[in-house]
Amino acid sequence: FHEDVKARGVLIVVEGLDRAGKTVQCQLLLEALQQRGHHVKYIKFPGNTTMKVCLGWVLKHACSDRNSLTGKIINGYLQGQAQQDDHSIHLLFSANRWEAAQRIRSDLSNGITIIVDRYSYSGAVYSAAKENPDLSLEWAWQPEVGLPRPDLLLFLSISAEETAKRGGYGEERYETNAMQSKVRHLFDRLLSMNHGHDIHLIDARFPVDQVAKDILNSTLGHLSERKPLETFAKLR
Ligand code: NYM
Repeated sequence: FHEDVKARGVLIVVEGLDRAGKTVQCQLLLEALQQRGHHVKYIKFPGNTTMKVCLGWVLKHACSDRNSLTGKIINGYLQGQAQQDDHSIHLLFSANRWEAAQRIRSDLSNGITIIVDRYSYSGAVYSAAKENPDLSLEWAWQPEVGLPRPDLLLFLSISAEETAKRGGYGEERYETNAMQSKVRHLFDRLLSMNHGHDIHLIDARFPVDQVAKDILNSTLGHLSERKPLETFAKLR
């Protein structure tokens, strides 16, 4: 009697600017996959930050460690309550992912699909957007090398001008038009450099339901992934 080799879960990352609709779309995708009988989890990075949308839902589903030490420091920084050197806070954001890496690996190998709301891509571009001469995109990517690489990256594509029209920027330090347009530009640069990734650009200007449909269509083809989990490499 041979037991079938258990298929691993799929690592799905949703990325995009602030106000692009990531958290709502993660919620809709999670529900759609669960309805199809998949075992799915949602996590968000950074963990332990103040949620602006879907608060109740995120609190119920987020399984990143909300009491992690890095999460608390990051939260204070984002809310402007504490200053941090650009490099130092960058490495804390990365550490926040490394804290979760082992858990991600073990969940995937137990057949659980994971939907990740922001990941290393946000990590690199938000820090590089500060235009600190000693903090290039390449420098910012380096601490991500070795983290689990997603099987599928869904990038919610929308311009900074359009997200600004949606309103609702909060008190967070990165939520300014100038910052968001630099971030958008850097996302484009980073995605074009990451060869070998399965990247789906999703037009996030459409109504929520349409975007959700596009995301689900992009995802369904990936749910029988059986190749080994890969890790991030250096930028080329
Ligand atoms: N952010 C997020 C970073 O600067 N570096 C990172 O590694 C990650 C994951 O945190 N404006 C920024 C982007 C967001 C902010 O995220 C808070 P959210 O998804 O708005 O809670």
